[in-house]
Amino acid sequence: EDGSAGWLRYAPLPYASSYSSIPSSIIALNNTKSSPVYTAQQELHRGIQGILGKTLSNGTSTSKDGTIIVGTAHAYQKSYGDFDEAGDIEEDGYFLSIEGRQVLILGQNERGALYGAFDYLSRLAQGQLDTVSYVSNPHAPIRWTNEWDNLDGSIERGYAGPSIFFENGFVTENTTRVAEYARLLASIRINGIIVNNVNANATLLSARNIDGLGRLADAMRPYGVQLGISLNFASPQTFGGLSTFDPLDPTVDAWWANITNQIYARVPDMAGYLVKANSEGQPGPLTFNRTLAEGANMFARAAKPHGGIIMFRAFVYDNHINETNWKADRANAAVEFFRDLDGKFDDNVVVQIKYGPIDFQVREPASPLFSTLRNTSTAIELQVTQEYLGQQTHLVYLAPLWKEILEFDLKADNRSSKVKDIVSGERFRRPLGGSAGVVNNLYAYGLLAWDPSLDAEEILQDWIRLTFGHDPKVLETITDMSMKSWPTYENYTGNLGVQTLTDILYTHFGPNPATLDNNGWGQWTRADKFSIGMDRTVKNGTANAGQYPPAVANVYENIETTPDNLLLWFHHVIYTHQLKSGKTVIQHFYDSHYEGAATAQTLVKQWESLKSNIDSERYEHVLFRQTFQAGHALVWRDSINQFYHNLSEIEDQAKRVGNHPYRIEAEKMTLSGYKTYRVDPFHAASGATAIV
Ligand code: BDP
Repeated sequence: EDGSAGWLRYAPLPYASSYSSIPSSIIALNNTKSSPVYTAQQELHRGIQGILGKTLSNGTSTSKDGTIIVGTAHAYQKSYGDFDEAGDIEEDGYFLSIEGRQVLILGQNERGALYGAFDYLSRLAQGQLDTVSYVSNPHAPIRWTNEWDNLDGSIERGYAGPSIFFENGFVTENTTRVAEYARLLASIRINGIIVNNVNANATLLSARNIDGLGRLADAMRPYGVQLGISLNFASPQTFGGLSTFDPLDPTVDAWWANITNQIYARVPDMAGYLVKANSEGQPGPLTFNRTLAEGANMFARAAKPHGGIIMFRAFVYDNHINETNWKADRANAAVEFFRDLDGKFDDNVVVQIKYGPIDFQVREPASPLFSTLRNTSTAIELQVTQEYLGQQTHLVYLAPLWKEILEFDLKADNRSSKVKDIVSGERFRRPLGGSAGVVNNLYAYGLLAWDPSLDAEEILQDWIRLTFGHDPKVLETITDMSMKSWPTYENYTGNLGVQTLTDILYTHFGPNPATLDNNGWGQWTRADKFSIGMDRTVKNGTANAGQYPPAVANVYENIETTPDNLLLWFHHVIYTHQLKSGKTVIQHFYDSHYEGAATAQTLVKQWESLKSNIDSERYEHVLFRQTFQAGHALVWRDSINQFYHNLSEIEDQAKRVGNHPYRIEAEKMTLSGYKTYRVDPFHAASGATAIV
């Protein structure tokens, strides 16, 4: 068990032999290799063999010993006649019916049939064989991942090894792992994948790489996963040799149309393009005084004849903003850039919005841009890879964070306007919408993209049973660890909406609050000796609160009604400001850092209690990370507490700061082959000392 099978292990079900009502054959309504229905049939064989130890035959007609029929609803109707639910199945959706030994898995399209097969296998693997009959439809049409893979094989903000798509400047030759990955994606109903970094390299458009993209698409097509790519806005000039990349220049337009035709000739079902423009040094239309919409529409025109979609990112901001201007606020940027462009994007453009106004922090309010764009299709961008949240060395189960954003009601025009219903297209009646996840850790992301009303704990428990088996102790323990993991991480990193407090200059890992202010990146805390927090009120601050519809704006404008967990996001207060809990801000900082770090220690104990219940390879792998997290949580606790203690000179009422309970300083140990050195800034290591 090296974990590579993820949740698709198809481990033998306890007491499998006692199940009598298992079908004996499978009829696939399309036997063309590389069709998702064929894949579904293969998957059903593999899954039932693994889970129940039973080999099924390929049937052509139904048998009284039980048959699974898998295919599109349309193909089924042609051979077997109508069925009641046929009209209820929407694009990518499916009908699943289990009645004794007779099973129907019918998709609106082939991809839907494959999703239904995975759903059926997930039920079997969890021992659910009861009679059911239901239609499952997606909440939104776009359910994509964004890979941030570079052509040299590295991955921006990737923490799990090198790229499976690229190496040495080119698309990889061997696509075995690409197909394995597509299988995982299909099992959670992801239908599109952007394979390269948003900070895109134009040489992806070379003839050799276009052919390589075809290879990737061929490997993923049997799983119904459509390929898309990120583009570099300046490509016509830097790669194509033109003198300009002005989106309104006809030669530039023609260049994009031509290259798009070449790509579609090799990948006829390509999903579309993703574009990061005029942000963090990337080129874009603003360079030529053209609007972002004019830039996006240039790609839209090129892709339109092929049915392609343009995901245009709202992550546009100036990373040289000047902190001395008190009204400057990076959180305002997206609305400021996009507000006047609403309705000016072509119909096949979707504006892709990060969930909060800044950048994947441990706690942010929902982006106000979701309620600003009413005549533009939008999608939510989530970060599954834990860039600011521990980088795969800290346990942080993210579904509760995503749920909080998706369920947030922006109350546009005083009507219910949940983020999930805006990005599905429903609230503002848009034809497109959905979600994009910058990935790593997938299962809950895919299921919430399909159905955001699912409960975070139930998704987690399905994942645990599929990944670690049916032992109730394993289920209970991992559920408990995961459900408290986000609040725990928030406790020992940045509280009260002040942001994660990681190093901001590049790594985004480890405590370094001193780097957050006095720089152009705009992720400011505005902490000084007396006070902390960004004043984002309309009355005295940067007016960010005013970007929300009035019913929400009033809540954030007023310090009394702002929830404690976003207090420092919207308000600048003295350290002794009293929270609704009765504590002062600074005492809350101290206490929650102790509480969070203490909980991180117990996670190790909880995991150790599962030693005899989990295979040793995965047990040791996770234990290593939990142990690291426990240690790093203490570093976080002491660094942050010392930093604010030093800045505010306000005593911890419990007199703990600097005492480091249960911490053994490395420099106090017997060092063999290590030397101590002074750390700058001092608070990044306790006692300002580290070893090397
Ligand atoms: C930031 C990441 C950076 C990405 C950027 C983006 O640190 O690596 O390029 O987001 O989303 O959070 O474009």
